[in-house]
Amino acid sequence: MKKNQDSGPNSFEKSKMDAPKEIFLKDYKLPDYYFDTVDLSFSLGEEKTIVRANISVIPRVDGVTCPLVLDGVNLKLISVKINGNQLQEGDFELDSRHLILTSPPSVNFILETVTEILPQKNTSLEGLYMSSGNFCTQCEAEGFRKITFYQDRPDIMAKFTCRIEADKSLYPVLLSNGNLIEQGDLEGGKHFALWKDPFKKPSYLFALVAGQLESRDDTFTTCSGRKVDLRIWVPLVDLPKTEHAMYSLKAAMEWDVDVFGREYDLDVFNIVSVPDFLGAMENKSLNIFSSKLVLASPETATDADYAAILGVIGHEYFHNWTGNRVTCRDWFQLSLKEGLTVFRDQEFSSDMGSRTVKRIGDVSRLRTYQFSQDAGPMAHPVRPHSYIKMDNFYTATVYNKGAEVVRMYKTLLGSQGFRKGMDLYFERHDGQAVTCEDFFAAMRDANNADFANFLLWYSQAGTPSVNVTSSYNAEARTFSLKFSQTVLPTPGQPIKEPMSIPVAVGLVNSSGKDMPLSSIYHEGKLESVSSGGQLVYTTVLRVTKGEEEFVFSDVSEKPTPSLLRGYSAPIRLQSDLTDDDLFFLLAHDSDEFNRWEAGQILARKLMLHQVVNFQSDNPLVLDPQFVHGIKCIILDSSLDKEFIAKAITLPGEGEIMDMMEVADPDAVHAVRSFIKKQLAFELKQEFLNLVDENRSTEKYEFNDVNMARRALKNTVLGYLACLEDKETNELVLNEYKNATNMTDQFSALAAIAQKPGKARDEALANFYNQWQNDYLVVNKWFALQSSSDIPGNVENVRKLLSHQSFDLKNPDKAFSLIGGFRASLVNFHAKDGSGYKFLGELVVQLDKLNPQVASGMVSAFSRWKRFDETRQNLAKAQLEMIVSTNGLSEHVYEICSKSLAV
Ligand code: B3K
Ligand code: ZN
Repeated sequence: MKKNQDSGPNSFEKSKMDAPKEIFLKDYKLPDYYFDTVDLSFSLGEEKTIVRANISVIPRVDGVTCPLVLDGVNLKLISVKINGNQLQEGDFELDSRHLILTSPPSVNFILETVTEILPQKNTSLEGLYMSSGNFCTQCEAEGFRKITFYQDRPDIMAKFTCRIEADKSLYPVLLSNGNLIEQGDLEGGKHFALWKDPFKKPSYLFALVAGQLESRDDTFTTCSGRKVDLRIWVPLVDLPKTEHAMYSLKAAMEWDVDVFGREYDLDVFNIVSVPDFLGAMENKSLNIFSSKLVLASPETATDADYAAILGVIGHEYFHNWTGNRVTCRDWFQLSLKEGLTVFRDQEFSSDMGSRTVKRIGDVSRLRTYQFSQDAGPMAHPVRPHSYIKMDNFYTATVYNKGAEVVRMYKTLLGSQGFRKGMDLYFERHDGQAVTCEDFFAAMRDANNADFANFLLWYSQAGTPSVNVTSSYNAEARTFSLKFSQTVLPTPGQPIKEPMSIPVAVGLVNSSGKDMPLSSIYHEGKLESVSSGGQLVYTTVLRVTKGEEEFVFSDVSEKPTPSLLRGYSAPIRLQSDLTDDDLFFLLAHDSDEFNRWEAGQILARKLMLHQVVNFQSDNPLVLDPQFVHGIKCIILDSSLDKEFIAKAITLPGEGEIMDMMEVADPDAVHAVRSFIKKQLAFELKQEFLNLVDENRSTEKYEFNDVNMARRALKNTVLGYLACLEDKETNELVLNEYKNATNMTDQFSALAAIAQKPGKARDEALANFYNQWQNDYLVVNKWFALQSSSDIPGNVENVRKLLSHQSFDLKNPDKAFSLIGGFRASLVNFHAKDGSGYKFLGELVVQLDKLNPQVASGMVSAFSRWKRFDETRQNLAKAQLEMIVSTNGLSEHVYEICSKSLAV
């Protein structure tokens, strides 16, 4: 069963397609050859591009001859020379993925290749391709092999130069990594630029951009006084929308010095924004982003867009140290750079805004995307053991669970200990390609720490379930917490070991105050909690065994335990806390994260209970105590408004479905809608007041206070729009009409769009008319419609596929319309199979254009076994249809075949 669409049409000899090959971590071998310098020369053309590579090669073991295997996909080899001598057929082998030099010299030599590529025909957005008339590259993970023959693996680190030659009027700007060494005009209306990167780097960090771009310029002076030129390159028309990106970049540069002592290391830092790009990329000194992650103005971007830009610009910038200066030995180690860099961007955003709100958002994301991955057929450890296509492993597990793993080091070591570990990591490994063990060892050695079985977090897949029971002994004044943990089997890992879990705990007294903690009995030893005479209110228990008890001493009254404060480990926690305990913590816990968490646990219980009612045809009811709890939260003026917005938002439908034996999207949707509407009905006056109090027509500002105000007002508006009365309908419509920024306008539109009817149709038409020339806003309009829960929405989405503003080739548009559709669980999982059929057809179409986008979509089918038999059969049929499609990519094949194998 062959699934490779990468076969090179222009190879010397076109070989047969190979079967999908699984690559294993255990098979890692050191390369036989290293590359020292790499001089590239690009002649960019309208039909074809010629790439010359001049590489100095060093055998790992001098004097030993073995074949040099170069990766190459969709390349036409024009010539290959060693030390200036042209190789003849017989000196090398060429297949659809490799150029193999059978017996190269056993001492240092120069390899020169000339290849021809066709960027204009490349729709995969990997390698060198065109986006809106500009040349652009994306090389991570294995895209460099679509540019030239190379040992395309991250442990090959070399110093690059890059000469670019192109038509001057079509491509006035020529960019690559490092410093601009030389530029000038050439005959025939052409010009050139020569770039030199003084730092050695793996090929995945190579970048080239050529096109008609203008820059917003600024400078940043580093802590040692060097002036760095900052440039953000966009089409001229978009220049006014780059102010926030520049602000974000400068803030990130400053923060990395303040918090990690990391200074920027070159004299120039370029950012390019292009419309056709998958996310963003940290290429050395030439970061490339999808436009939606750079461009923002108050009228066209929401608070969420502004926050995403801040986070992603920060993320890519932070990679300069965590990823570029210290990189990965092999792709299995991806979390070494991604988990760490996500952790760093989370901390950056927390420091720039509200820490609790950021944490709530990050934990919600983890639960929605990572927990479900961990519970399905694609479950894999933070460091996967094998892959068919590495691109399929840029996952919530590697990124977000990986970030939680880094966060646990910090929780265990404290801020200073963590910083010491980071410093040692950079000191030991600057300029190297390393492994997750190297990171672990730096943390351990810098702190003389005993980490017990912590490394299991990298190798064991699945979300640990931890159960806690508590008991108070009034006579002995002790309070006991008993922990038991399990990790369910995941594909390939039937038996699991107990994990090392840091559980941050506080004890809350009857008046809602934290109690000082004195000492804990654990495994026959009494350990003091307080340090240096300071009172301690939160301590971190290290749970490392299947079953374990911790007993707090000197506890003066029966406390309510606040468990897993700040969400100190990526686990599912069950406890014996009663509803009254949870309402108490919701009202009083000093740990704001746990206040939110208490509300969410209550809401989840309540929703599950009503799901049972719905399934048994009993009437749905809303517990008055819950309404009261929500009312107290919205009236608590001491709370951050964005926190209130989060605290009154019900858990998502997916989260509830995950807690069910058999997921029932219709029941969950009905229950969530009922509770929303009922809360709106019972708290209508309070909600109306909140809209009034938090409305503002002042100039848009991206800051905490204003974002929090907008978040609260717009969350409440979403509630009010569920009601049927004229007053609220008019209110929501007026909010839409009077909005002066996209955050307010789009929230009001989303509120109106919840209910089918004339008001919805008119508002959607009005919005499109206003913004039809701004494709980023139009993408929001697509996503809003496709993710709608209105009954039978699949037909509307089908119609939108042929809308004049839609283009399947652009990943952001595809994710808005097709990806957005998956967000409506009731429509995607419609019992007639219409949602599955729609997605199945689109995956097949998309796969021919861009396998990475297609495999991102197909994962929505992965957990088909969670549903009833009818849905199972319908989803399975789509997976089978996709997997039997001729010419299917390895990307989609890997996800489908693993999903079917369960
Ligand atoms: N390192 C890139 C990811 C590239 C994904 C390629 N399929 C962006 C990031 O995580 O920073
Ligand atoms: Zn990253």
